[in-house]
Amino acid sequence: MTMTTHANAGLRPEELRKQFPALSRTVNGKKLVYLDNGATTQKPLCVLEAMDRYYREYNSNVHRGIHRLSEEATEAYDSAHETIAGFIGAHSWQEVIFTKNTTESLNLVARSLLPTFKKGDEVLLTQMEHHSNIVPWQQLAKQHGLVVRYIPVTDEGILDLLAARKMLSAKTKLVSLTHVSNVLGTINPVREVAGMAHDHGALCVVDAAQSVPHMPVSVQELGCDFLAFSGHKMAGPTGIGVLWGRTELLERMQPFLYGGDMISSVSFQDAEWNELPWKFEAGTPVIAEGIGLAEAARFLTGIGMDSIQRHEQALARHACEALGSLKGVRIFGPRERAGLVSFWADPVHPHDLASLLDQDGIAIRAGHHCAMPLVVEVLKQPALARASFYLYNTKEEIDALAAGVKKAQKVFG
Ligand code: C6P
Repeated sequence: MTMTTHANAGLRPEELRKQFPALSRTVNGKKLVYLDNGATTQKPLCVLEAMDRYYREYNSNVHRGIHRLSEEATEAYDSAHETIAGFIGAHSWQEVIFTKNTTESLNLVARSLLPTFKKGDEVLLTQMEHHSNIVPWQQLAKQHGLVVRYIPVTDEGILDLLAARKMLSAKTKLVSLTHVSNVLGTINPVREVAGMAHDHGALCVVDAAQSVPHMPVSVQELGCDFLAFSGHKMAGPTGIGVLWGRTELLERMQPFLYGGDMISSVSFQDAEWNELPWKFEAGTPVIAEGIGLAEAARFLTGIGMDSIQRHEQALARHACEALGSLKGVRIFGPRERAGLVSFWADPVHPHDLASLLDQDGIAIRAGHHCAMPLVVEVLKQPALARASFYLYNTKEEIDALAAGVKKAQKVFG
């Protein structure tokens, strides 16, 4: 199988944009300014082409057919696991499980670890979690008598680690936290939290949906036990997510879904499980999506995750200055942040703001960002506007956003 490689060309957003066809379109007669990358990112040509090539040239099921096309598809799909393992610094490709998205990866961990929990055990989350890292644990807690507790967020928008230390005890079985908040942009000290969890004999799960696409991430350096993220937020396709887990834990866990490919043998009475990672990939897997995701990882690696992070953080600083200089704009989250900015622009409701900006071709997100407990109960806001950046965004686009916000304030003022 031939793989496309990408030379490290540094980060030149104007050049990179040419590789993303969607960015050249217009919206309402205006040049598209796409600032909703936290929700999903645009896809480069190399990813579109890799998936297209699979469907056109070697479309076939994997791990089944003893024929050329199936062998080619199997090789491409299996080696996609290897590429992703390298991308996140995993020891082995067998620790990389392809799921549907971050949400499914977190549900997989919660469901498959359940038999190791007993009534009264505690799961420690944080107040800045996305619903996908709250609801699965809440439901297990309700059904099986577990207790869910939340590490508080300070006024500055960072985790209160002193409080976290006090909340950890022998009862804590698991700590699950987001690496980067999709609302505040906070970069959490995962290594420290994982260390605290391990000191109490608890496991540490990381929701990396907003970190893996935007910064160098190594599971070894983070010292966590599980890590979840989505392909569509990192220039890859929708329909694929990743769960990384430590081999010894994955081997002890129950499968999440049952059926074909995840077994090594089946009788009318019972079944035995396949080796990792197939034990957790039941049925025909996400073949084209896996191939597309591996291509996205190579594309990002070619640009350099360090450069991507630096670029996005510079954009976030610029956005904080540009928006912060407008009267009536309140920005949420810490000074030191990842590449996203949530804000409220008086007197415009975020939904009205998003609609007005859309008229000028500017795409942002408005609402509770699937983090209702944080937005409504902690920040005490009905909704927030959010601009989130990626490697192809420019300072000029942020200036256009600030001008659009000012215009909207005038319309409603
Ligand atoms: N946040 C946003 O606009 P899925 O939908 O499974 O690919 O990703 C879920 C998810 C989990 N954790 C975090 C921190 C996230 O930001 C997201 C997705 C999007 O903020 C859509 S709600």
